[in-house]
Amino acid sequence: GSTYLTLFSQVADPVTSSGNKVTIVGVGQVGMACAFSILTQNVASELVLVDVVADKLKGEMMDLQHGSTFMKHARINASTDYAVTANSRLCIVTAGARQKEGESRLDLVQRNTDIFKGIIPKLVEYSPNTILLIVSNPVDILTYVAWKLSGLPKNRVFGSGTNLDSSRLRFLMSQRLNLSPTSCHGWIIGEHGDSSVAVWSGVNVAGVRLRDINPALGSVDDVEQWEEMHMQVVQSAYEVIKLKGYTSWAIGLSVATLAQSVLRNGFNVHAVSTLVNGQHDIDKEVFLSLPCVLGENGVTHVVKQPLTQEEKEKLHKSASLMAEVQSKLKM
Ligand code: 6V0
Repeated sequence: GSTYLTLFSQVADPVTSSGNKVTIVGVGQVGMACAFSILTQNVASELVLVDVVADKLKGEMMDLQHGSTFMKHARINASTDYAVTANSRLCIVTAGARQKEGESRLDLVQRNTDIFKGIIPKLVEYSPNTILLIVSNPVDILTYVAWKLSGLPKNRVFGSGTNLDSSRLRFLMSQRLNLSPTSCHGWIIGEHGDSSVAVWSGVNVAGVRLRDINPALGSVDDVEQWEEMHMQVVQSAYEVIKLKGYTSWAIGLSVATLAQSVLRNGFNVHAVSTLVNGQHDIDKEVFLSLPCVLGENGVTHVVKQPLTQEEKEKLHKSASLMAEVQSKLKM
C-alpha cells in the first residue's frame, strides 16, 4: 500500500476548520505586517491571505509557510478566489492604494471605495457571520463604506482607527516622562488623520491626571507645549512615509491586538472607529474612533468619556468633515 495508508490507521474524520480563522485581504506592506504579528503572537490558528496579484500572493504565502515550524499552530493558505475565506471569524481589509508623499488620507477615498465594492460583498457572501476590521485609508470613511456594502450590523464592522494614534502618543509621552509606554495613559479619538482629538483632560499616570499638575496641559497657554506631541502624532505617518515609503510595523502590531480581543472575546477597551451617531451629541451617520469594548461580537460598548467643551467641539468638527466627504462618494 501507499506510505500514507500504511503509516496510519484512521479512527475518525478530522475536523477541517479550527473555528479561529482570520482572513487578510491585501498582502502589501500593511497586510503582511498584520499577518506576521498575528502569526507570531499566536492570535489565530488559521490564516488566509487574499490579493489580486496572484504571484505576489503565492510568494508571500510560501514565505510564511516555510517559517511555520518556528511558529505554533500556523495554518496558512492563500488564493485570489474568495471561496478560500469561507467561515472566517474575522476579516481584515488592508487592500488598496496608500498615500504617496504629501498626499492626505482623504485623497485616497474614491479609489479605495471602488476597490471595496469588489471585496466586501464577497467576504460577507462566504462568511455571513464574520466581523470586519477595516485598515485601508481613509479608515473612518472606508469603515462606513464597508458597513454599507456589507449589510452587517454596526457592531460587526469597525476600523483600526486611532488605536495606532493613541499608541504613538503613549510612546512620545513615555519618552518625555521616562516611563514605559504601557504605564502612560492617554487617548486619541476622532478621525485617524489630520483632525484627530487628543483627550488631554484624561491623560494620566497611575490615575494621577497630568491636568491636575499642569492645568494648561495641551492648551495654547501650556508652557510645556504638550500639544506639540499631538502634532507629532498627526505628522507621524507623513514622516515615516517620507523616510521609508510606507508605515507597517506599528499598524501590524495594533491590528494584531485588536484581532486578539475579538478572537479571545477579550472585552478589552481600544480606540477603534465605530458608528458614532448618538455619541457625544453627534447627529451624523459617520464612523470615528472612541474607546470601545471589543469581543467576539465586535464592538459591544462605547465608553462614555467625559470630554471638555473644546474636545467635544473638535470631535463634532471631525464628524462634519466625515459627513461632507461621504456625501460626495459614489457608492
Ligand atoms: P501596498 O503595499 O500598496 O499594498 C496594497 C495591497 O492591496 C497590494 O498588495 C494590492 O495588490 C492589494 N490590492 C489592491 N486592490 C485589491 C483588490 N481589489 N483586492 C485585493 N487586494 C487588492 O499598501 P500598504 O499595505 O502600504 O497600505 C494598504 C492600505 O493601508 C492603504 O490604504 C494605507 O493607506 C492603509 N494604512 C492604514 C493605516 C491605518 O492606521 N489604518 C496605517 C498604514 C497604512
